[in-house]
Amino acid sequence: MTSFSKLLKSALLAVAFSAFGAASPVDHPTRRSFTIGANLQIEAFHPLSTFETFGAGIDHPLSKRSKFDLKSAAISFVGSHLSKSASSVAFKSGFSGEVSDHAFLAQMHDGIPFANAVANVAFNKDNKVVTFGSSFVNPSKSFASTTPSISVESAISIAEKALDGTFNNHPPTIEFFAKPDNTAVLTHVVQIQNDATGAWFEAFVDAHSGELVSVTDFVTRASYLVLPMQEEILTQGFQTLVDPADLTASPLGWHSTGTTNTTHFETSRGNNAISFKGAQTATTSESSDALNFIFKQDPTLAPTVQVNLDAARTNAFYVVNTMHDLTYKYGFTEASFNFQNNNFGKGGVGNDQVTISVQDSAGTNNADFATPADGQSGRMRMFLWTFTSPQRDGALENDIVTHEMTHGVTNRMTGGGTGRCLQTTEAGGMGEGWSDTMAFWNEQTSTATPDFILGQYVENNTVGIRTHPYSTNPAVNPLQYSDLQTRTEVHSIGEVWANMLFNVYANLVGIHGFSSNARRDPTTSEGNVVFLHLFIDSLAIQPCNPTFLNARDAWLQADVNRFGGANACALWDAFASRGLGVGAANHTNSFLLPPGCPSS
Ligand SMILES: *[C@@H]1O[C@H](CO)[C@@H](O)[C@H](O)[C@H]1NC(C)=O
Ligand SMILES: *[C@@H]1O[C@H](CO)[C@@H](O)[C@H](O)[C@H]1NC(C)=O
Ligand SMILES: *[C@@H]1O[C@H](CO)[C@@H](O)[C@H](O)[C@H]1NC(C)=O
Ligand SMILES: [Ca+2]
Ligand SMILES: [Zn+2]
Repeated sequence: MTSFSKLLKSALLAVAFSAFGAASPVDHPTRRSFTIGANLQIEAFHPLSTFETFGAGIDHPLSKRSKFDLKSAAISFVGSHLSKSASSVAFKSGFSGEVSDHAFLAQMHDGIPFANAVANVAFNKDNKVVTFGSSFVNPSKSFASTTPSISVESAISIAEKALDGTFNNHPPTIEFFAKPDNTAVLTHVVQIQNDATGAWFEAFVDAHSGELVSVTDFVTRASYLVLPMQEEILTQGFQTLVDPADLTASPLGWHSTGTTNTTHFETSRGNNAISFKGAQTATTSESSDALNFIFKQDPTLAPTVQVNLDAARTNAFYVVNTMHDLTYKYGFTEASFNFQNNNFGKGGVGNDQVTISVQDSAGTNNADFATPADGQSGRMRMFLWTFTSPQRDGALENDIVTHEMTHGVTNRMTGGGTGRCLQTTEAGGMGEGWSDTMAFWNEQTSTATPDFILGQYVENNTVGIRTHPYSTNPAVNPLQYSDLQTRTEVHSIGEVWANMLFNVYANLVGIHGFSSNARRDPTTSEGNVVFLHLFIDSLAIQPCNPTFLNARDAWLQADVNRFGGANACALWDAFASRGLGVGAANHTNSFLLPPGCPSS
């Protein structure tokens, strides 16, 4: 059984490598290579972001104004900090969070924004700048004419042909694109999808030469990486929960998008999510009146029989809504680019509930999540798994659904809702790590923080599918920052990051204890509550396409913003223990703690 499963895993690993392998570990922070079809190789490029954190904060040019205005404060700060004129900086999006306000900006030239030269500024509630990230560029040659010489129609057909898909009618834009040779080209930006393969790209086509310059890949694939429940026993997931919706996060419950509870859908459809098979009309209807969804999965029967299908649609709907409510309470709201159809006038762009396609016919032994920009639905696809007889259903594996949903959270909150800011190999790798992290956070039940072995329901493999369990013991999990020198695939990079965060988690819970009510109440001071605040807070302050160093610094600054830096040494201790200490750089370890932090 073990060797059989290992064999399959390495086959899947190979697939993942060909689709996502980086050119070289040195390029992790700025690139990702894509092989599309038989012979198209595209290297997506993202200028390296700078990232500065300012502790208690620094002034900006408009600090003396009595009234704080996020947009003008951010534009004036970026302009002065980078010596750019106000006309080369545009405000793209922003939101006011519980402990900091966030602005996301783009470099401009002749009134046209750059796609990949962006900046983000965060202000604390004292009107001070606390973080600044920037990938602004100084292109070496003169800019191309801002009048395209090829039409958008031609750009669409070039992109359709190259990417083997179809234009999805999302309105195209014109944006500059900074290239690795330090030039900037004008591009038509068009979205291309392929329903059969699940591909969903944003293509950047040079509006003068017609060259396909780069792509954004909105899809994160689970491939061989599946995150099963620790317990493995499905029946534990089938408690009957009464009214699990959190009415702070989902004011009309989970089944309504209207203005009152009485306009609810009596199906697996609502404001945050819709789960269906095949067509969006094929939802699960309540099993009895008053929104009861009681479908007892029968593991001896095929997943496709009616009761099992209904159990799958119900479970996926439940997990995605639970994740919506949980992350909402910790800061992933309408204004910070979450997934809801009706935003109740609270900011952000609506009409983007998560669509959950269960038992999707496009594949097997996989799952994926596509995160386009705020205002377009997140797309989750769950496949059947063929390792067992009867087959098993990924929608019944809570950790798979949680892992996939977390891709939506991290891709939306990093970089201001564009879906463009976890695209490099290193940033995409941390994306996988955050998704694992949310899975282990959800599974904790006490202060004990045992090693976390990702078991396996869908593959029926108890060994787990990661190379190591997550652990505070370096003999159990030896992964360090320097492993990025040899790890070139996003999921394997994610393991390094998730294990660092596992150690952060263990430190915080060791110091502050554990709250069993953390899902409902984010206001208490236990370690798991503190951890999830820092997790969510750090996403919005880190730069577009962050490196490990940027992300570590964002956690430290998030702790300053919310807790006055009370946990600095606990964070440093965990990061440094895995090589991400004070002097770490360029994938070279440092185990150094800053002065004032005792070594443990
Ligand atoms: C919606 O229904 C829930 C019970 O499911 C109730 O607690 C809540 O007050 C209702 N909200 C409104 C706006 O009617
Ligand atoms: C799962 O694995 C166990 C142990 O190898 C085996 O006994 C069981 O039959 C398997 N279940 C399925 C559904 O394949
Ligand atoms: C970073 O490390 C790689 C080897 O891992 C080396 O080739 C490269 O020159 C280093 N870059 C810097 C700036 O030190
Ligand atoms: Ca939204
Ligand atoms: Zn993933």
